[in-house]
Amino acid sequence: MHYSTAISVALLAATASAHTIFCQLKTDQQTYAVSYGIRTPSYDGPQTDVRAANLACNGPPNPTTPSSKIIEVKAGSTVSAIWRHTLQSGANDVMDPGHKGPVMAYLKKVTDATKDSGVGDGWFKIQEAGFSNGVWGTDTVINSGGNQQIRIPECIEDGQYLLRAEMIALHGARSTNGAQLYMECAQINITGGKATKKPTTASIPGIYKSNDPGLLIDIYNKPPSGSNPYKIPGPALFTC
Ligand SMILES: *[C@@H]1O[C@H](CO)[C@@H](O)[C@H](O)[C@H]1NC(C)=O
Ligand SMILES: [Cu+2]
Repeated sequence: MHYSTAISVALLAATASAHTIFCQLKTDQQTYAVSYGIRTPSYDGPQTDVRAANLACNGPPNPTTPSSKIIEVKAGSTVSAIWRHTLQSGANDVMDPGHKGPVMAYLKKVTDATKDSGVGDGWFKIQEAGFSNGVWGTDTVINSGGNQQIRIPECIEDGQYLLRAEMIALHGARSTNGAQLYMECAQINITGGKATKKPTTASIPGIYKSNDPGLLIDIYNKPPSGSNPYKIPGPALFTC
């Protein structure tokens, strides 16, 4: 396909304006301010290299701002990771609806949530939504005003954790590294956990490969279907 330079630039601009940020956390106690306890970036662009260290908690080319805050979260409660197009956007501006793909959340136990980079082992997946009945995980988040509902397992240990919320947009995923991965890490302190089960953990980067069937996929010409279901990337979901 051949596009004039002007049209390519226009398409690029339209795409760039359509990204998203996990910028705010809502617990069963309260809704925190934008960027409170979350390392939010100054630019809303994606990560596209699944081998990059910045796949853990975002980072250059989207520089993130550290936070000294830690948010109290109860084991067994449900929190909302709130997504917005920019740090200033409202609930009607979550992400361009043309961005379709899976939504996931991961936890990593850390010694100091304000300092741990998140890079490396320790991660386990606690929530995922792929494609079912014609609805993508991203559709559900957009249609709920940017709320990604995440239940914190009741069986894990208390302590400080990084909560990594992620949305993946597959509109360009027919070519390698064309999937757009959006993620930020919230700094939380979990209390009330029963500590009855130890999750199997994985490394970020390391959880994804660029040719995973859920990341290298042509969702327009070969959309997932009943006989060819969408395969959510990453490790198996941890459950109590
Ligand atoms: C985490 O919660 C426990 C239990 O309430 C508390 O003792 C501890 O100081 C908290 N840690 C941080 C870093 O907030
Ligand atoms: Cu985008």
